Amino acid sequence: MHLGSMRRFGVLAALALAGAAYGAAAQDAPAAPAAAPAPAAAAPFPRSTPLGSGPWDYETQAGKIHVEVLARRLDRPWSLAQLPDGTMLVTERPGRLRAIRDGKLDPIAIAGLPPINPSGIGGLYDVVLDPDFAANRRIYFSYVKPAEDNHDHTTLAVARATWDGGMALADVEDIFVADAWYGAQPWPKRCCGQGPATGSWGGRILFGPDGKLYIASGDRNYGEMVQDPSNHFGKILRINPDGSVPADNPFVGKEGWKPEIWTSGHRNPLGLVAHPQTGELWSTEFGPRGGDELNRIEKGHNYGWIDVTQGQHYNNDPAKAVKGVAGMTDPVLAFGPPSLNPGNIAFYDGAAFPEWRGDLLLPSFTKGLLRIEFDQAGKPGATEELLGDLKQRLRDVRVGPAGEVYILTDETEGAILKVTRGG
Ligand SMILES: [Ca+2]
Repeated sequence: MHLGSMRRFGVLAALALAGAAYGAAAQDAPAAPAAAPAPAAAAPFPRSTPLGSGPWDYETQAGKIHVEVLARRLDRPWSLAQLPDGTMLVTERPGRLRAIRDGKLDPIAIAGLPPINPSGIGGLYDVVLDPDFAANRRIYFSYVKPAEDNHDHTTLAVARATWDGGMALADVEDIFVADAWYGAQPWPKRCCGQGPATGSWGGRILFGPDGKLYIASGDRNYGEMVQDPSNHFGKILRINPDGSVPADNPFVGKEGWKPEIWTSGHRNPLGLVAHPQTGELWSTEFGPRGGDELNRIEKGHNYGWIDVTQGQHYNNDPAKAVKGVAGMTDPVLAFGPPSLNPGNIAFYDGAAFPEWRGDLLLPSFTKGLLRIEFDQAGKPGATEELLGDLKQRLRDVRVGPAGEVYILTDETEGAILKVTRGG
């Protein structure tokens, strides 16, 4: 461990002592190195406060909204999948898969997950249903996979399984293991004050309208690897549901390129959705300090990291470029500093809030839920901030069948909030 890392871990340890929730937050964005200490008031995230019992009612631009707690005492819930019969599957990042049936959280986790390394902000991430789930009961999930002989040596993996609705998964098998193994000592010397190998994973997965599975793979705080197309660090990948490579991927057959690459140049993409009308893919991404991004994901594009960012490197090294670089795609929106820390996103298309149709719902760690208006041409406009007073780190958002909205709080005492129209 070199001196910079020791200083950083020292800072993290001190923050962990100050409060568990705060310590977890600090791992998402490492504190500034000792050479440029950040004042206490400029901590990377505001401390979360315990979630009250609710419900809460708010006056918003779309009228009254009603917010209640659907489930609580979830440990850092990360993703939510809605089954055709109303059952929900929820991942808890430390490595549990939970079911909510008839609105009640089963106290017993579903068995059958593979070994998962939850160090830092690793663990179990996304869960999605097969497009033909009603017929085949197949699910897919992403997680941090440890090497058998060294559990610190890890990579992002995607597995599939069948679930009959009971207490265990069956037919569990990896369909994709990223060629991004990292974390075993000795650690390489890295630039820019980057954080530990247990962060910046990405981890979102999505079935696109084309029936292909998209995987958001983060840079692991090893950004030097991202502009190298012969690995899976910092890429959005596209595979068939059986793990094979689609023949129409942009770099199939290109010397030196991983054939799964759909786009490159990503740091920590934590949101990935298909627009319900246009079918376009959109992604949110954590920058370093500031430089959080909303990106329109286009086949074969390069989104710039680690060379192009509107954020600030943690050691205050200047970015090589900020925007407008030939061959690199700039974000549609960039946020911060201070960091917004965007979670997963949803373009609202439900019935409950017709005023929100076409708008982007963007949960954040620092400003609650943002509703960003989009016009017919797909251009973002005004933003309304919702639920900020709850002071929760919001990770994921989903629109339910009646247009109700579910929001996951990424807390050690995490919860699922349900938003409906107020009376
Ligand atoms: Ca970028």
